[in-house]
Amino acid sequence: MIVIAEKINGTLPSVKEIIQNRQQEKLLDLAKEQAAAGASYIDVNVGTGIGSRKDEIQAMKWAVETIQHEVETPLSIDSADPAVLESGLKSRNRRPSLINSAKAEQESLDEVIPLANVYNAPLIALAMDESGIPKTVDDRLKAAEKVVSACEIFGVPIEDVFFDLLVMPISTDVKQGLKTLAAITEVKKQFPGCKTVLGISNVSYGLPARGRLNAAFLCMAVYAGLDAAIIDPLDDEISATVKTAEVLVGRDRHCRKYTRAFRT
Ligand code: THG
Repeated sequence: MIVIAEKINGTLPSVKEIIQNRQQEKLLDLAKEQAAAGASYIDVNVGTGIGSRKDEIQAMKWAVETIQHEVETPLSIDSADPAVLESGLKSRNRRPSLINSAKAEQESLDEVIPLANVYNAPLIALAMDESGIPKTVDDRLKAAEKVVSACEIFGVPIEDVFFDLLVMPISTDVKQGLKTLAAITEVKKQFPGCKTVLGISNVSYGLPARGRLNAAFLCMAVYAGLDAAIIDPLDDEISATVKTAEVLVGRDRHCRKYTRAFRT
């Protein structure tokens, strides 16, 4: 499983403060602890919900430069704004990054997909267009198709695309969990070689015992073929679930990762 570590996110009050006050050591601590916990990518989302576009562009530059100075782990540059994405990618000093994300809307496709080419980076594409998160599997697939067409035009290989099939809070519609899971299976069938990703913790929003719901949903998504998960790698239950689910679907040869995780 490709683990994208989620804790550097400006919408969280403690992280918002770190970003606004440019608290370098605290930002580095968040990066280092997630790297040590085995993150494949560290997500960097500096959107605090306040401040201008220019602020966010500068905050992204600061965050990326600060982290890469001491941490080797690749970064997932997370913003809906192509200018903020580019600010992060530019600051990356040719080190590996993941672009998070494009969506299946013409303007986003035209501005974000070329970044994958210019910065030689894989990218996450949200399976949604201008009308918001699709309610059906079919509409998620239609959005994925638009992304695939844009990738063909810009020469980005499908192997570099992670489709985010979009997790809705199960508390708002109990049918949506299954739609997301079915979309994973379908998109992998229709576009062989592509990868899939989910922001797991959205599923449990608004309910008690969130960790349990997150872990159960991750198991099901692994069975459906999920390649990457946006999670908190410091959360023992979810990290253990990654290892247990993968060994059970035959994605851990000789059970090595499972036994190593048990020992540590
Ligand atoms: N897809 C993509 N990118 C994303 C998301 C996605 N980036 C942002 C977000 N969703 C994933 N990142 C976070 C970061 C922090 C938290 C959740 C998702 C978080 N949530 C709870 C809180 O608000 O306190 C705690 C969650 C828990 O109980 O585990 O901290 O979907 N491509």
